[in-house]
Amino acid sequence: MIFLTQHAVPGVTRWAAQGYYLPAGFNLSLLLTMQRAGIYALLRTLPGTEKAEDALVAPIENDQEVWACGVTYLRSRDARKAESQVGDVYQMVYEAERPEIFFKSIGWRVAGYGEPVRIRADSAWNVPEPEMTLVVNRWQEIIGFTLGNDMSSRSIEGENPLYLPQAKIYNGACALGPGIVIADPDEIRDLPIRMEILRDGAPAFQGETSLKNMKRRYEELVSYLFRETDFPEGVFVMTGTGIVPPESFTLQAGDVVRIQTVTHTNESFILENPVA
Ligand code: DO4
Ligand code: MG
Repeated sequence: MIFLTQHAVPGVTRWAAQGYYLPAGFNLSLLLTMQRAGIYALLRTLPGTEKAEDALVAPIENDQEVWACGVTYLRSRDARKAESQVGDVYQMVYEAERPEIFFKSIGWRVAGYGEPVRIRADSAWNVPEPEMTLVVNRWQEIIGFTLGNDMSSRSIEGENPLYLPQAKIYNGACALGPGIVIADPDEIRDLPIRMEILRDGAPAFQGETSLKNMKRRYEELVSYLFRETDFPEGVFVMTGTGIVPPESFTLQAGDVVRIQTVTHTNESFILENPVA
Protein backbone atom coordinates (compact mmCIF):
# COMPACT_ATOMS: atom_id res chain seq x y z
CA MET A 1 0.00 0.00 0.00
CA ILE A 2 1.23 3.50 -0.81
CA PHE A 3 -0.31 6.51 0.96
CA LEU A 4 -0.81 9.61 -1.20
CA THR A 5 -1.71 12.94 0.34
CA GLN A 6 -2.31 16.42 -1.04
CA HIS A 7 -1.08 19.49 0.83
CA ALA A 8 -1.61 23.25 0.72
CA VAL A 9 1.76 24.83 0.08
CA PRO A 10 1.85 28.63 -0.41
CA GLY A 11 -0.08 29.48 -3.58
CA VAL A 12 -0.53 25.89 -4.82
CA THR A 13 -1.20 22.33 -3.73
CA ARG A 14 1.34 19.54 -3.83
CA TRP A 15 1.11 15.75 -3.66
CA ALA A 16 3.18 13.54 -1.38
CA ALA A 17 3.71 9.77 -1.14
CA GLN A 18 4.46 8.11 2.20
CA GLY A 19 4.87 11.56 3.78
CA TYR A 20 7.40 12.97 1.28
CA TYR A 21 6.68 15.47 -1.47
CA LEU A 22 6.59 14.16 -5.03
CA PRO A 23 8.09 16.30 -7.81
CA ALA A 24 6.10 19.54 -8.26
CA GLY A 25 4.71 18.47 -11.68
CA PHE A 26 3.01 15.35 -10.26
CA ASN A 27 -0.75 15.32 -10.49
CA LEU A 28 -3.47 12.80 -9.71
CA SER A 29 -5.41 13.37 -12.93
CA LEU A 30 -2.41 12.21 -14.93
CA LEU A 31 -1.78 9.27 -12.58
CA LEU A 32 -5.37 8.08 -13.10
CA THR A 33 -4.88 7.97 -16.87
CA MET A 34 -2.45 5.09 -16.23
CA GLN A 35 -3.20 1.42 -15.66
CA ARG A 36 -2.69 -0.17 -12.24
CA ALA A 37 0.75 -1.69 -12.97
CA GLY A 38 2.04 1.63 -14.32
CA ILE A 39 0.71 3.50 -11.29
CA TYR A 40 2.58 1.23 -8.88
CA ALA A 41 5.75 1.38 -10.99
CA LEU A 42 5.68 5.17 -11.19
CA LEU A 43 5.00 5.73 -7.49
CA ARG A 44 7.80 3.35 -6.50
CA THR A 45 10.35 5.15 -8.64
CA LEU A 46 9.45 8.78 -7.96
CA PRO A 47 11.90 10.37 -5.56
CA GLY A 48 10.69 11.94 -2.35
CA THR A 49 13.12 13.64 -0.04
CA GLU A 50 11.37 16.67 1.42
CA LYS A 51 9.00 15.89 4.31
CA ALA A 52 5.38 16.90 3.59
CA GLU A 53 4.39 18.90 6.66
CA ASP A 54 1.94 21.43 5.22
CA ALA A 55 -1.80 21.17 5.96
CA LEU A 56 -3.75 18.42 4.24
CA VAL A 57 -6.34 19.25 1.60
CA ALA A 58 -8.83 16.88 -0.03
CA PRO A 59 -7.06 14.20 -2.10
CA ILE A 60 -8.83 15.19 -5.31
CA GLU A 61 -8.15 17.72 -8.05
CA ASN A 62 -10.51 20.53 -9.06
CA ASP A 63 -12.03 18.98 -12.20
CA GLN A 64 -12.32 15.42 -10.95
CA GLU A 65 -15.76 14.08 -10.01
CA VAL A 66 -17.20 12.29 -7.01
CA TRP A 67 -20.14 9.96 -7.59
CA ALA A 68 -22.02 8.16 -4.84
CA CYS A 69 -24.01 4.97 -4.51
CA GLY A 70 -27.06 4.60 -2.31
CA VAL A 71 -28.99 2.01 -0.37
CA THR A 72 -26.19 -0.53 -0.51
CA TYR A 73 -26.71 -1.62 3.12
CA LEU A 74 -29.85 -2.89 4.84
CA ARG A 75 -29.40 -0.16 7.48
CA SER A 76 -29.58 2.55 4.84
CA ARG A 77 -32.68 0.97 3.26
CA ASP A 78 -34.45 0.77 6.63
CA ALA A 79 -33.56 4.32 7.69
CA ARG A 80 -34.76 5.75 4.40
CA LYS A 81 -37.97 3.75 4.40
CA ALA A 82 -38.64 5.17 7.85
CA GLU A 83 -37.96 8.81 6.94
CA SER A 84 -39.74 8.73 3.56
CA GLN A 85 -43.17 10.21 3.13
CA VAL A 86 -43.67 8.50 -0.24
CA GLY A 87 -43.76 4.86 -1.51
CA ASP A 88 -41.22 2.12 -1.27
CA VAL A 89 -38.56 3.26 -3.73
CA TYR A 90 -35.80 2.32 -1.30
CA GLN A 91 -36.93 -1.31 -0.97
CA MET A 92 -37.13 -1.49 -4.76
CA VAL A 93 -33.66 -0.09 -5.39
CA TYR A 94 -32.10 -2.27 -2.68
CA GLU A 95 -33.43 -5.37 -4.47
CA ALA A 96 -33.03 -4.20 -8.09
CA GLU A 97 -30.19 -5.29 -10.35
CA ARG A 98 -29.33 -1.66 -11.17
CA PRO A 99 -27.83 0.21 -8.18
CA GLU A 100 -28.65 3.76 -7.19
CA ILE A 101 -25.78 6.00 -8.33
CA PHE A 102 -25.81 9.77 -8.21
CA PHE A 103 -23.46 12.67 -8.85
CA LYS A 104 -22.13 13.97 -5.53
CA SER A 105 -19.48 16.61 -6.07
CA ILE A 106 -16.94 18.26 -8.30
CA GLY A 107 -13.43 18.18 -6.88
CA TRP A 108 -13.09 21.85 -6.00
CA ARG A 109 -16.12 21.67 -3.69
CA VAL A 110 -14.78 18.78 -1.60
CA ALA A 111 -13.56 19.39 1.98
CA GLY A 112 -10.38 17.69 3.14
CA TYR A 113 -9.23 16.53 6.56
CA GLY A 114 -9.96 19.19 9.18
CA GLU A 115 -11.99 21.41 6.86
CA PRO A 116 -15.62 22.16 7.75
CA VAL A 117 -18.58 20.26 6.39
CA ARG A 118 -21.95 22.01 6.44
CA ILE A 119 -25.61 21.67 7.30
CA ARG A 120 -28.09 23.34 4.93
CA ALA A 121 -29.87 26.31 6.49
CA ASP A 122 -33.20 25.06 5.05
CA SER A 123 -32.88 21.54 6.46
CA ALA A 124 -34.10 20.46 9.90
CA TRP A 125 -32.75 16.89 10.03
CA ASN A 126 -29.17 16.18 9.03
CA VAL A 127 -26.65 13.35 9.24
CA PRO A 128 -23.17 12.52 8.06
CA GLU A 129 -22.77 9.29 6.08
CA PRO A 130 -19.40 7.53 6.48
CA GLU A 131 -18.49 5.78 3.24
CA MET A 132 -15.68 3.70 1.80
CA THR A 133 -14.75 5.71 -1.29
CA LEU A 134 -13.08 3.97 -4.19
CA VAL A 135 -10.49 5.68 -6.35
CA VAL A 136 -10.89 4.43 -9.91
CA ASN A 137 -8.64 5.09 -12.91
CA ARG A 138 -9.85 5.84 -16.44
CA TRP A 139 -9.62 2.11 -17.24
CA GLN A 140 -12.26 1.27 -14.62
CA GLU A 141 -9.65 -0.31 -12.31
CA ILE A 142 -10.04 0.28 -8.57
CA ILE A 143 -6.60 1.51 -7.61
CA GLY A 144 -7.22 2.48 -3.99
CA PHE A 145 -9.53 4.15 -1.52
CA THR A 146 -10.12 7.15 0.65
CA LEU A 147 -12.73 7.80 3.33
CA GLY A 148 -15.79 9.87 2.48
CA ASN A 149 -18.54 11.77 4.26
CA ASP A 150 -21.75 12.02 2.22
CA MET A 151 -23.47 14.77 4.25
CA SER A 152 -27.22 14.42 3.83
CA SER A 153 -30.44 16.21 4.66
CA ARG A 154 -32.92 13.57 5.84
CA SER A 155 -35.77 16.07 5.97
CA ILE A 156 -35.37 17.16 2.34
CA GLU A 157 -34.84 13.63 0.96
CA GLY A 158 -37.64 12.36 3.22
CA GLU A 159 -40.11 14.89 1.84
CA ASN A 160 -39.58 13.62 -1.70
CA PRO A 161 -36.79 11.45 -3.17
CA LEU A 162 -36.79 13.72 -6.24
CA TYR A 163 -35.22 16.32 -3.96
CA LEU A 164 -32.14 14.07 -3.61
CA PRO A 165 -29.75 16.46 -5.41
CA GLN A 166 -30.73 19.24 -2.97
CA ALA A 167 -30.41 16.89 0.01
CA LYS A 168 -26.96 15.77 -1.13
CA ILE A 169 -25.24 18.48 -3.19
CA TYR A 170 -24.45 21.86 -1.64
CA ASN A 171 -21.42 23.69 -0.26
CA GLY A 172 -19.67 21.55 2.37
CA ALA A 173 -21.70 18.41 1.61
CA CYS A 174 -18.78 16.18 0.69
CA ALA A 175 -15.55 15.44 2.53
CA LEU A 176 -12.76 13.10 1.45
CA GLY A 177 -9.52 12.13 3.15
CA PRO A 178 -7.14 11.99 4.83
CA GLY A 179 -5.37 10.76 1.66
CA ILE A 180 -5.54 7.99 -0.92
CA VAL A 181 -4.41 4.50 0.01
CA ILE A 182 -3.17 2.92 -3.20
CA ALA A 183 -4.11 -0.74 -2.85
CA ASP A 184 -5.59 -3.70 -4.73
CA PRO A 185 -9.35 -4.16 -4.33
CA ASP A 186 -8.81 -7.46 -2.49
CA GLU A 187 -6.84 -5.59 0.18
CA ILE A 188 -9.77 -3.27 0.88
CA ARG A 189 -12.71 -5.63 1.19
CA ASP A 190 -14.29 -6.45 4.55
CA LEU A 191 -12.71 -3.51 6.38
CA PRO A 192 -14.46 -1.92 9.36
CA ILE A 193 -16.01 1.54 9.00
CA ARG A 194 -16.50 3.49 12.21
CA MET A 195 -18.12 6.83 12.85
CA GLU A 196 -18.03 8.93 15.97
CA ILE A 197 -19.80 12.28 16.33
CA LEU A 198 -18.44 14.49 19.09
CA ARG A 199 -20.53 17.24 20.70
CA ASP A 200 -18.77 19.56 23.16
CA GLY A 201 -15.88 17.07 23.08
CA ALA A 202 -18.00 14.08 24.21
CA PRO A 203 -19.38 11.28 22.00
CA ALA A 204 -22.94 12.07 20.87
CA PHE A 205 -23.10 9.07 18.55
CA GLN A 206 -20.87 6.08 17.81
CA GLY A 207 -21.46 3.39 15.22
CA GLU A 208 -19.56 0.69 13.38
CA THR A 209 -20.19 -1.56 10.41
CA SER A 210 -18.17 -3.83 8.17
CA LEU A 211 -17.89 -3.57 4.42
CA LYS A 212 -18.93 -7.24 4.53
CA ASN A 213 -22.46 -5.96 5.15
CA MET A 214 -22.60 -4.20 1.81
CA LYS A 215 -25.03 -5.88 -0.54
CA ARG A 216 -23.17 -5.02 -3.72
CA ARG A 217 -19.60 -5.64 -4.86
CA TYR A 218 -17.29 -2.73 -5.59
CA GLU A 219 -16.84 -3.93 -9.17
CA GLU A 220 -20.60 -4.02 -9.73
CA LEU A 221 -20.98 -0.36 -8.68
CA VAL A 222 -18.03 0.77 -10.76
CA SER A 223 -19.16 -1.11 -13.83
CA TYR A 224 -22.63 0.46 -13.71
CA LEU A 225 -21.09 3.91 -13.32
CA PHE A 226 -18.83 3.40 -16.35
CA ARG A 227 -21.57 1.88 -18.56
CA GLU A 228 -22.26 5.03 -20.53
CA THR A 229 -19.96 7.57 -18.88
CA ASP A 230 -16.23 8.11 -19.38
CA PHE A 231 -13.87 9.38 -16.71
CA PRO A 232 -10.68 10.25 -18.60
CA GLU A 233 -8.97 11.47 -15.40
CA GLY A 234 -10.47 8.90 -13.04
CA VAL A 235 -13.34 9.18 -10.57
CA PHE A 236 -14.10 8.81 -6.85
CA VAL A 237 -16.96 6.45 -5.99
CA MET A 238 -18.63 6.65 -2.57
CA THR A 239 -20.09 3.20 -1.89
CA GLY A 240 -23.00 4.02 0.45
CA THR A 241 -23.50 4.16 4.17
CA GLY A 242 -24.05 1.27 6.56
CA ILE A 243 -24.28 3.56 9.59
CA VAL A 244 -27.26 5.83 10.21
CA PRO A 245 -27.79 7.45 13.63
CA PRO A 246 -31.19 6.91 15.29
CA GLU A 247 -34.14 9.03 14.16
CA SER A 248 -33.89 11.25 17.23
CA PHE A 249 -30.42 12.42 16.17
CA THR A 250 -29.62 15.45 14.06
CA LEU A 251 -26.23 16.97 13.48
CA GLN A 252 -25.50 20.43 14.94
CA ALA A 253 -23.02 23.17 14.09
CA GLY A 254 -19.98 22.68 16.33
CA ASP A 255 -20.12 18.86 16.17
CA VAL A 256 -17.07 16.98 14.95
CA VAL A 257 -17.48 13.97 12.63
CA ARG A 258 -14.75 11.33 12.84
CA ILE A 259 -14.71 8.47 10.33
CA GLN A 260 -12.18 5.65 10.61
CA THR A 261 -11.08 2.43 8.97
CA VAL A 262 -8.30 -0.02 9.79
CA THR A 263 -6.67 -2.08 7.05
CA HIS A 264 -5.82 -5.78 7.22
CA THR A 265 -2.21 -4.72 7.90
CA ASN A 266 -3.44 -2.72 10.90
CA GLU A 267 -2.98 0.76 9.48
CA SER A 268 -5.59 3.19 10.72
CA PHE A 269 -6.96 6.07 8.63
CA ILE A 270 -9.14 8.85 10.00
CA LEU A 271 -11.15 11.58 8.29
CA GLU A 272 -12.22 14.26 10.76
CA ASN A 273 -14.28 17.37 10.00
CA PRO A 274 -15.91 20.01 12.17
CA VAL A 275 -19.52 20.87 11.30
CA ALA A 276 -20.06 24.52 10.41
O1 DO4 B 1 -31.22 7.01 -1.59
C1 DO4 B 1 -30.63 7.95 -1.21
C2 DO4 B 1 -29.20 8.05 -0.92
C3 DO4 B 1 -28.64 6.86 -0.22
C4 DO4 B 1 -27.27 7.04 0.29
O2 DO4 B 1 -26.62 8.05 0.13
C5 DO4 B 1 -26.64 5.92 1.02
O3 DO4 B 1 -27.24 4.84 1.19
O4 DO4 B 1 -25.49 6.09 1.43
MG1 MG C 1 -24.65 8.03 1.17
